[in-house]
Amino acid sequence: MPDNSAPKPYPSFRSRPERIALVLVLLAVVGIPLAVLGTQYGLRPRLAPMRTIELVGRLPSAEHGGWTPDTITVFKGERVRLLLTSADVVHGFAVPKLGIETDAWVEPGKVLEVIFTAEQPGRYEFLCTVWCETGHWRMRGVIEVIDPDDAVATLRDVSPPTTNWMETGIDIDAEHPGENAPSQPPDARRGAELWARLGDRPFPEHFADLDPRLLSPSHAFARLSRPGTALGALTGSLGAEERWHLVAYLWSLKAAPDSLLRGEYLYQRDCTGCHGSLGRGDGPGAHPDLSLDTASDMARPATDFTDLRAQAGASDMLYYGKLVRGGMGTTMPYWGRLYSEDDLWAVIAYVRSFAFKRD
Ligand SMILES: [Cu+2]
Repeated sequence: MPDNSAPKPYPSFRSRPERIALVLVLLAVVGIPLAVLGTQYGLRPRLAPMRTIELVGRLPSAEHGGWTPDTITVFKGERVRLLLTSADVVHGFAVPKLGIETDAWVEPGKVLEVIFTAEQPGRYEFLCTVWCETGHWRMRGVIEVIDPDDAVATLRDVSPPTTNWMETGIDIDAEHPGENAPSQPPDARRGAELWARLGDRPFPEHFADLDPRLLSPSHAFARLSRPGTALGALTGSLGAEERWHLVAYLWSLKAAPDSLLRGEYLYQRDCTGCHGSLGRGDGPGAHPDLSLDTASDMARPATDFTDLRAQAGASDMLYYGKLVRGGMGTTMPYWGRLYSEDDLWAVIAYVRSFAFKRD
């Protein structure tokens, strides 16, 4: 017979109450510290208070069209959740200077959630990023980020453009046809090959006495063709078409590849509605809607960027002024409160590609 009375070497928990007690103790020893750590490092941010604001987009021509509300006021450092809906068609949403550039649509019957925290007080403009009808550009609004300790900062436009184009005295509302213009789109790559063959110092050095932003392609062409100058002597054997390739090459040197990509993104998002995806001035909103646009007696159709004479006459600074301020007497809206300094130059560099071919 086995001896059941012998003492066991270790205690054992065989009864049900004993096992339950053991599980509870383990839960307490392991579970509580885990819960504390989880709250501290993982869960707490999600549990932080967050203000929810509903934003409704409507076609600009509709009653109460545009964004409702069109002014949103939040505190610096406050977590905000925007719930965006559309009352009619597909809209888009971006707050560029807050870094909110979602490519998601604001679709009827759906809710688009955008969460942000603004750390810098000031005024941030937002806009619709999907062309919805003529007057689409009216779909703008402002997020005011308040710092209770700094009322002045609250009123400030965040990171405004820094180039003072007005100081240059350019009349951005006047037509600027180039005195010289190519007969067909010049090619930057062919210009680069030509310059390499001429074997001179770097091309831009010949224009070092001028602010490149104030130089128009027509002006650059005139310099290339001037007899009695070093540059004129160098290019004197070239035909007009070849000299235009050189001008296109000069412009291609101004734009970094990543800037061109950014410019393309912004142009395709914000400019195609009127200027067309190929820059021909043939977007659906190219012609001002007389019933909507009050300045219609002066209103001009959208600029055609493939117009070689118009492009040849325009300096980059002219485009800069137009972008920052918008076109007087046209439906061209301002972008100075939406685009950063870099964004403005990026769009300008991209716009050149409609007239000047590059790789
Ligand atoms: Cu829109």
